[in-house]
This record gives sequence, C-alpha cells and structure tokens, in this order.
Amino acid sequence: MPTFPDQFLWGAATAGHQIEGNNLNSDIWAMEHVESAPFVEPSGDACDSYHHYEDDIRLLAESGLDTYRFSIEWSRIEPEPGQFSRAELEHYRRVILECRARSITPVVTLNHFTVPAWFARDGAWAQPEAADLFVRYVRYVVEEFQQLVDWWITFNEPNAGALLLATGSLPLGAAADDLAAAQAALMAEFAARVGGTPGIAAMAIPVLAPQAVENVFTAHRNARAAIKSIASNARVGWSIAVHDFQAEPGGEARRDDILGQAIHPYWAAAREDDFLGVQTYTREVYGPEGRIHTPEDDDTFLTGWEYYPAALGHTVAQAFAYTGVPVLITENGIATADDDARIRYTRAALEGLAETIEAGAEVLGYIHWTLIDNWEWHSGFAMTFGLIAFDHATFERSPKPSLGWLGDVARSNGASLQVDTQLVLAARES
Ligand code: GCO
Repeated sequence: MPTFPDQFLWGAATAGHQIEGNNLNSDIWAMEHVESAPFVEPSGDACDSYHHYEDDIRLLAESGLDTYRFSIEWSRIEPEPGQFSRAELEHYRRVILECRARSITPVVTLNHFTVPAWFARDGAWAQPEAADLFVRYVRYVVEEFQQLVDWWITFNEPNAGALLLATGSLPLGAAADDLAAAQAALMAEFAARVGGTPGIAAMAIPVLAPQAVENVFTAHRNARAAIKSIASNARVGWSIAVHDFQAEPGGEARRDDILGQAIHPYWAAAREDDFLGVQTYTREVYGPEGRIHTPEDDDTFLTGWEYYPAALGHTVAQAFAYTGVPVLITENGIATADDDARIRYTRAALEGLAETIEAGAEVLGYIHWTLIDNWEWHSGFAMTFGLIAFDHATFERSPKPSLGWLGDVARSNGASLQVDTQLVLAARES
C-alpha cells in the first residue's frame, strides 16, 4: 500500500510564459519573432490564463489537488529597468488570493526561463549586474507577497543549458562545432529586434558563457538570502532538471561526466536550501559508444522521450542521497494525446516514488507537469502535457479524466492508487 507523509503537497504546475499569453516584454517573445526563430510557432495568446486564471485554479481545486505551482513574469513586473508595474503586481496578487480562497497552497517560481527583453539586451545572465538586478525584482515581489506565499522557487531549471550541452542535445539542432556560429547569427537577429548590445535570450545563455552560469548561482544564493531576510518562514529552493541517467557496462564514465557537469553542482548548491526541486520525465542510458536509444513503442512520449515512469523514484532517491535536503517534486508528467497513458504513467511514477519514500527519502510533495496544455517552448502547442485541455478559439477549459484521477489520489493521500485505473475510469463514465 503506497504511503505518503502527512502534509504531503499534491499539485500541478504551470509557467507564466507558457500559459498567460502576450508576454510582450519578455526575451522569449522577442526571440519568437526573429526571422530564424527556433520555435515552431509563437506563444501568442497561449491559453490566455492571464485572463482565465480563475478557471484554472477552480478546476485544480475542484479536482482535489491542494497545491498550485505557477510563475511570476519578471518582464510584466519590471517592463523597463527600474520601472515596476503596480498593476501587474496586483494581477499576481489576485492569482495568489484566488489560490488561498480555495485553500490551494501557492508555490511561486520567480524565474521560469524568461527574462525582460531589456535584461537580455544588456547581456542577460552574463552581465556583471545580473544577480543584483534579479534580486531587486525578487525583493519587490516578496515584500508584497511575504504573508501570502510560503514556498518560493528562485529558478526553474538553471541547469537546462548545461544538460543540453552535456548530453549533446544541443539547441537549434546544431552540432557542437557550429553551435557558436548558429547562435551568433541568431543573436544578431535578436539584437536587431531588442536593440543595444547583442545579448541573447536567457534560456540559451548558460550554454554560451561560463560567467552567466556563475552569475545564476550567485543570483540564487542572494535571492534566497533576500527572501529569508524579508520572510523568515519562507521556504526557498530551486528546481533542477534531471533524467534518470543509467549506464550499461562501459558507459559509466560518460554518465558520471554528465552528472558532474549538469546535475551535481546544482544539487550541491541546494544543500543550503529548504528544499530541492526535482523535475524528471524519463531516463537516458549510456554505453561505451555513448547514448543508447531505446526502441520507439506505443508508449513513447510525443516529445520522443522514452516512457519510463520509474525515473521519478530513482532520481528522487539520488537527489536526496546526494544533498540530504527534502525533495519537492516540482515537475513530472508526460506529453501524450492518450489520457489513459497519462494516468498509467503517473500511477507508475507515484508507485516508484512511494517505494523511494519507504526507503527513507524525505519528500514534501508531488507537483505534476502540467495543469493545462500549453506552449511547449520550441515545440509549440502540439506537446500536450496537460491535465486540462483548452479550446484555442474560446479558451474554454475541458478537464481530462487524468485531472480527476490525480485529484482522487490527492484527496486520499495516495491510498486510491490501490484501486485499478480501469475501475476508476469506468466509475467516472457511469
Ligand atoms: C522544462 C520546463 C517546462 C517544460 C516541461 C516539459 O522542463 O523545460 O520547466 O517549462 O514545459 O519540462 O518539457
């Protein structure tokens, strides 16, 4: 019987730029509109959650989930350097108050990849003032919301660039040798659009500039200190992307190299945090010749990732063993058009997680990616990770069976995982 601790958080996650729509002042918006944009389609209205957040939170709450992870868009709060928008701050206050009115715990991400276009123009994370500029924005937000929010995530996947580089899954489909050239061409187009010196969209920066990586670590540490000085009860962490890296004989060195470059430094920095955010979807297996690709099958993700739900329990065990810091699962899920597959995947992931908890790992909660189908960065809208679908013309929301299923798991604190999936689905239909 799977058991989860008392007070375990059960939730779903989103990110501002992926759901709000019309984040006109962000670097990624600008990047979406350069000629050789590395995105299949622009974010546009996204799910218009900027106007439909009440529906999103109501559906989440009605399902039985109790936690909502979402992000605040820095580019809305500070559209020009030092110019803060009171009106946008009040928007996010309404989102937070809506959560609280429905007894939903808000978990707020302060940076989910996007930054203001001006910050990118001035050099993004590579500029010497990067950490100070981030902390100034963080203070502005936390001073206002300190009594309304206890859980803060400074950065979402600050290791995303390092992970792409270490695993060889480089952006733009570029090979290592011509990455610099491809990036330079894109940067020139980007600079022509946002002006100033050719900075670059922040998502890509850690791949390019070691100084940027350093600055992001500093920004995390200083933001954590700032948040704690404002709100002593605040719980602060960052969310690190990790695959379940496995090695066949002869692949150990390659695997350890990836962990050493893209995972362990970020986990180590979390040792001073209140929690470590773990974001896991799949595994990657390495052999003596490099990555071993698993055969495609019916269960494969739309994203092309291997269907491997055991990755969650494995990576949580590794993260806890490495850091000793309580883990908050801030993302786990599957891009699929088959909602039964989403339920199967999530059930199996949670069963693996329960085993990891029984073996002694301290885990604070499970936050599924994602509440609603949304704009999946480079892949556009086709990658449906959501527990809720939406109509792209009317923005009307339609919960999928997986939302109710996960809500039942939440209400029973995991006990309903005992019940066979098919029985649950049949009961819902009758
Ligand atoms: C990331 C982000 C999310 C993604 C999700 C699915 O991991 O890239 O945190 O924004 O949408 O992980 O790829």
